[in-house]
Amino acid sequence: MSPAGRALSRSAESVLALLHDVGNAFVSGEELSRKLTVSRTAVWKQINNLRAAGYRIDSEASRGYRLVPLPENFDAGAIGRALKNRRIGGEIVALKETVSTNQIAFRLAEEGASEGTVVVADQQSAGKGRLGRIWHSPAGVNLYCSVILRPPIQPVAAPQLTFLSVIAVARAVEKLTPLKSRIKWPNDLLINGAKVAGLLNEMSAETDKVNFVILGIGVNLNMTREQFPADLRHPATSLLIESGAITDRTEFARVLLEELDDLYTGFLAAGYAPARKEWLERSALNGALVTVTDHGVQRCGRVTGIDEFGALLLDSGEQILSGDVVIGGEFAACN
Ligand code: BT5
Repeated sequence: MSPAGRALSRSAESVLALLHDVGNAFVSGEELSRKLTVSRTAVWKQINNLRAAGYRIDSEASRGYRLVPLPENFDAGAIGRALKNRRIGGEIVALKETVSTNQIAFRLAEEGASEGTVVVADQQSAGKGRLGRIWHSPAGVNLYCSVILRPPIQPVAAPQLTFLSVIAVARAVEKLTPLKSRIKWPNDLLINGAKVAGLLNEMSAETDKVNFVILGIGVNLNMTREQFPADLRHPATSLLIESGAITDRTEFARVLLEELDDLYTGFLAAGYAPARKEWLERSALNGALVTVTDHGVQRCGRVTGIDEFGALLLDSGEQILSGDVVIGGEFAACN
């Protein structure tokens, strides 16, 4: 099975085997075609099939093709040890494959798992986005994790926690890469205008008490262009596409959880104000004209900020609790 979970054809496997044989070296297209007794075009087609199946293959006109090793598997033990004295990340449940880390974390929380427990998976068969959407989650390349929190807050304040997780991802990107990221309300992290991470916050609550919150975090680390489905709603990207460099998933997860721990500790001590300030500094939307669509209703306006509950504020005085934002957008529809 390939990194993207697809079965490979015999021809693609033969090309892969030859690339494997030479380790980190290049093999020319001519040599591959000679050894496999197929045309150069057939080799090129199989190289593209392998890329679509999740393999990273470098190509250089004068040298040919080279298989780039996939980054190491997740080292949950190392992260747990590094974070053992912190609120978040001391307990890590690492899964090879799951339907959705949010779903597993929710079940563990219902069964009494302690605050700070983290569920990570190498791949998700039905990663959850908002409103029943799917988060595309191929194996071996990205970070899919869910954190269980038990904050002593009112249910109405729970959306504030999504802002902590998106800031934590932005800080980790800043620490580990030279890339600049911007936050798009409510839950996207963008690099050069394309979505690199998505956050999904789910909650179990009673009228005036939060039982637990699950912070679901998906970050595209080493995904190649070929691994994105063609029908995404908005442009998407990964750290690899933007920087050309492989990110160590274990290292990224450790830094991300450290930052989240730092932000959550600050949140418990001083409330939401410091995170709100940082969120605004990192926002892609300050002063932008936007169209927000929520359950088929469109609203337009210039963004003036977010309020104390995380609602988006427009210059019209509107306070928007949920929806999808497009920068610019079809203003005619709103007039
Ligand atoms: C989100 O939803 O952005 C929340 C994504 C949360 C995923 C994490 S992974 C770990 C944890 N466990 C889960 O089961 N979920 C969380 P939303 O704003 O609705 O965006 C979803 C839309 O983004 C989809 O409809 C696609 O168009 C697009 N999309 C899907 N996969 C993507 C990917 N890997 N990268 C960028 N965009 C993607």
